[in-house]
Amino acid sequence: MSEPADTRLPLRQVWPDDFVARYRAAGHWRGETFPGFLRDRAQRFADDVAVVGGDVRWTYAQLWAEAERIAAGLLASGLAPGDRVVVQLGNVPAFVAVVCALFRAQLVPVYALPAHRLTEVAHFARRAEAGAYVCAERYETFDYRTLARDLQAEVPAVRHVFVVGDAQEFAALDALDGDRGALPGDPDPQSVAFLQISGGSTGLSKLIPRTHDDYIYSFRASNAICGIGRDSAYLVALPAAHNFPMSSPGFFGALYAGARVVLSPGPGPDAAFPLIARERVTCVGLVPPLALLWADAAAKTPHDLSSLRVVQVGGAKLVPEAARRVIAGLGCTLQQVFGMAEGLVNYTRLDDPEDIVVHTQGRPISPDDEVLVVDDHGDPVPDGVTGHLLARGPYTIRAYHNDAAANARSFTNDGYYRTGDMVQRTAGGDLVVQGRATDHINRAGEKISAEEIEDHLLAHPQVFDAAVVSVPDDFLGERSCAFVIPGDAKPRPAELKAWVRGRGLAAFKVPDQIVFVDAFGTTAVGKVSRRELRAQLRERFLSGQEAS
Ligand code: AMP
Ligand code: DBH
Repeated sequence: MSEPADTRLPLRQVWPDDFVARYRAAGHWRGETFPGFLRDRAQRFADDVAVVGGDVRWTYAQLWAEAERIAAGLLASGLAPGDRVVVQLGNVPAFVAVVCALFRAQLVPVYALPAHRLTEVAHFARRAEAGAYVCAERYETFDYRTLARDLQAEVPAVRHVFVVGDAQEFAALDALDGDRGALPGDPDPQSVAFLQISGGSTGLSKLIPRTHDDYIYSFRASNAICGIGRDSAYLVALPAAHNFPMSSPGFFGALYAGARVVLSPGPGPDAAFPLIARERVTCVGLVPPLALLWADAAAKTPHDLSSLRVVQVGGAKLVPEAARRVIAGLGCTLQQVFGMAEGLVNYTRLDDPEDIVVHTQGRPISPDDEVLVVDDHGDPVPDGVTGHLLARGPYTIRAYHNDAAANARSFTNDGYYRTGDMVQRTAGGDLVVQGRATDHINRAGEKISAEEIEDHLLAHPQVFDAAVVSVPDDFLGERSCAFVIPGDAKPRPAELKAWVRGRGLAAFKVPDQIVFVDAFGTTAVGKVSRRELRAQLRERFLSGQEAS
């Protein structure tokens, strides 16, 4: 019997040949792969602790054994190399084991955040043409088995569900096993290792194919910049599936270095501080509101935080005054991190003068990162002038997966990624983020597409029109505000919020504030773009209530 033809869109990320040659010659791309380096560390650092979380303490040898067991079990269950698997797990050791297992079996992880719900997870599964879903029985208070059922009803191609914990009718991750001899060899280093998720500025999140070579380069080089070595302990405080705690240098950087990865069940001081003291954590990545919370809590905590050497802050802009508070409160080196799941990551360096650490978002990882700051016509602007940031380089993608429209919009003809960020470059080459050109809300590092939420509001029978904008917020940096023109009957704000939540969306996307208006602006004669409209509404209704 012959196998049915694979009609799925192939996964690939292609750089032009001359760039490939250059990145190899420079030693950025070394032909390493995830299973290759993980196996190597399991041999070289067999008895060192690799992953700590909950009651689990795995050595490098144990992590690899666990990954091989799960990998063999997944293939024995009927998955085949090349299949895509949506992974939605919290900060638990099983997350690390599952992802390593998928790499070992040449299955392709698609990372969902624990906060994502049916709408998002179904979108990822469809776009990636996933055949399986891995989730936890529950995380925080949510039962992901109900989501799994809904997902299979909506996307029947997701034939397999594997559950960490009580699996009910699904397959239990713990029970997986199979023939290690059936596991494939190591993949092509230039093949796609996984699909990361973009925050999305227009509509639904896009899928970001990252290769072994490019991603490993990004965290190997990050290790050198962030001071991660075998004696480091890296705390995952943000959701592990986020690109920042995954790769900048993140838990993959830590595993690459033979360091210890410590998983915090929550991002707040209550969960994290005892772990820092117990595990002698040396490095952690935070978003700005959390960093401020930590800085305040550090003054009062009984826990010993003296092992912390580097606190990284990124995902959203850290303003200078907040940066000073973080330095004073935590008493260790602050590192600003300005990155994106599409690639380019900038860091302030550990030995930078305080002025640079406080006032800039740093400079790119690689000497081969090409960064352009351009005006609306695409012409470069001088240092100190705000422009659009474009990026190209050895770990920045050239295309999204399965999204021709986004690719046409997001990349220049010569392969630069349009980051959507507005920045200035200083004479010293550091970047200062000024804002962005696209309409999304950066809510404490979680990116929300205005358009996506407008669509959900418009689906409500009593909403005539809606426009969603960002509003400065003392704690979150930005919060979301929906301007709504009601239909015949005016719904209550709480009802609209419940409506958005009921559409199966991550809770962080529910508008923080709803403002009813009769019309969208008298100046808006004729056809106005949504972007202009949002700008006008912000101006008209919110200019007097900027956060102080
Ligand atoms: P994503 O493409 O979803 O991974 O989100 C990346 C975006 O987050 C960047 O393009 C910036 O808009 C924002 N971002 C990340 N780090 C910083 C930072 N340190 N300061 C300001 N914005 C940031
Ligand atoms: O916000 C981000 O996406 C981000 C921030 C810091 C990121 O992807 C990263 C570092 O790698």
